[in-house]
Amino acid sequence: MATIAAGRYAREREESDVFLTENRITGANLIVAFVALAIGGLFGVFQALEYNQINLYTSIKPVLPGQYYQGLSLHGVLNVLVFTTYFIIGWLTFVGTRAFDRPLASRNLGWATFGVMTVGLVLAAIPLLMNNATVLFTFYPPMKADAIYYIGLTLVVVGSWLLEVNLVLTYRQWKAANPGARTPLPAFMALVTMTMWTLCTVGIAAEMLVLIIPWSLGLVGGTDPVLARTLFWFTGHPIVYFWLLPAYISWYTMVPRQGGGKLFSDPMARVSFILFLILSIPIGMHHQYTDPGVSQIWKLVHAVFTVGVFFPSLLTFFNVVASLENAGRARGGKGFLVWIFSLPWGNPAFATQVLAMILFAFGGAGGLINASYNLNLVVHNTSWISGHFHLTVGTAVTLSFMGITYWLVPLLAKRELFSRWMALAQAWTWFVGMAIFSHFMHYLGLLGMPRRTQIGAAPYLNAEWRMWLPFVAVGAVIMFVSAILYYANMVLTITAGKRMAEEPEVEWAQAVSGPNDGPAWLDRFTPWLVIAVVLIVINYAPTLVQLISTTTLNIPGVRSW
Ligand code: HAS
Ligand code: CU
Repeated sequence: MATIAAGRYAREREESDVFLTENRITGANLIVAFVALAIGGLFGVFQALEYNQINLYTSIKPVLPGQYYQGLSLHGVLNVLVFTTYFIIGWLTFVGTRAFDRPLASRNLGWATFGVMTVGLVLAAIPLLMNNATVLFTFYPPMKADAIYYIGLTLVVVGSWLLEVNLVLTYRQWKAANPGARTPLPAFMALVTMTMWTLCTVGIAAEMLVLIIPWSLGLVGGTDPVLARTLFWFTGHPIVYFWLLPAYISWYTMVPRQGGGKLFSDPMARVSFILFLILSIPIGMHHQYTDPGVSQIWKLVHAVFTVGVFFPSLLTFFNVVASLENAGRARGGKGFLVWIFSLPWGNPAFATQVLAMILFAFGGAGGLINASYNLNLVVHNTSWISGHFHLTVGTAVTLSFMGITYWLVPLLAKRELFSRWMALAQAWTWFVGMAIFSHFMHYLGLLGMPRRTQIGAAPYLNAEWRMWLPFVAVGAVIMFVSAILYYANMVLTITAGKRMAEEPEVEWAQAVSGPNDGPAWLDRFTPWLVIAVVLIVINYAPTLVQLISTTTLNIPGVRSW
């Protein structure tokens, strides 16, 4: 089979557009992703204004009968579920095939991935838009949405698994054609990301298929909120690394080159990804410290492991900053820190992603506070947490993905970026707007302001919160300007950018310490996967066995909206 595929591949290699289909699959995913982000992002601005008692939802009451909470559900689902998943599927299709330098093992499967996800998206969108799924992106039972919402979301996840299958098949073909060679770093990282995702989504699949879908269809009379939440966070924590790792792929394998230098260490980058595969999943209970019905001992074990998952990000911090220093010095930079000014700050893809990294350092530090068992009690369910995840998924991930599109969309559309200055202004306005927004959300959380709440209408809205809330709106409006700059630039690039005769090369970073400087076991998957499964069983089995064996499935659904 490998020889047939290799033969077909060799023929196509002679033609110019080898990756035409892959480009189209990536492009289709990116379009859905950014349309979702545009709509979802708009509701973010609505929310920040509502906190300041400027309720724009009333002006769209006929289309959004559920008002604030329906808008909040759309905001969460479109931004962190739809935007991220579509972008990542498109991006990893691109990264995997380009790094292996061969097409997808099955292009039909590539389209099927997009097709299944999109059927799911349409199904989920119907009840969401009809105000029949105003349950936020975490859909905690006993809040109960229309069954079609859960079925739709499940299909999006199932569709995404097909990329894992496709990448593994492509990897096998590549291996047969390149015996003994080390897996190219970007492809290795894409495989680890998708494998971690496939493994961790077992939790949400079980929650949906066994608990929620039968219940929402009326096949069983009640549900079990604690069991549902435990299964949700089994996936819900690692999902944040499913969002983050694709940004890390760019930070490791592309940004150093865009900066004019080399990646500091390829083996260390592999260690970081292997640690994510092992440690991302058995820590979900750090979202459940305040949940009754889960033993304190296991919450503590998950807390300790959460501190463990901090390390691969610290490795990334070290490796990426060393790579940036390598770039700064290669460009003639000197001094202890002055080299920073020699970096190519005028290059939109580079500047956007480095700004994303800087805010991520603060988001990551906040994560350690959340993870601390006792400090979590102060910040849990407050707007501190919203501040945290807007630095992480809202900036490290989203701003990096935008940065990636500054070279990827021109490559796919074969048109030059319309405006470099608009792009740079976009990156800086996002950076400044988010810094303001997030700082004050953190601070208001410490002052006790709850999250997931229509603050503008709350009878307990107090003078102290009122003093700082305008800054939240200012940050949000600056980000709105950033979004306008982004979308205008993208639309103009696709429609009016200067045509390029040829597709530009994908620029991978070389490494100071390359793949062959590390041991061969860093290029294996199975041993790490086994360790990951063992840790999951140790950290989850006792709690799940206890919850399942004592469940009574007798809590009725509520419609709280
Ligand atoms: Fe988190 C809640 C703990 C990372 C997202 N998190 C959330 C929620 C979301 C989220 C969405 O332990 C809310 C969910 C909900 O709706 O309830 N989080 C952590 C920890 C980390 C962490 C320990 N979170 C993320 C990432 C996310 C994300 C990444 C999305 C992508 N988080 C928690 C906890 C909660 C939580 C608790 C529950 C709270 C509660 O009570 O509900 C760590 O992984 C963070 C490690 C990161 C670092 C930073 C490394 C910095 C790098 C950049 C270096 C480069 C620079 C550039 C600085 C250690 C790699 C230099 C520039 C030059 C020019 C030189
Ligand atoms: Cu988490």
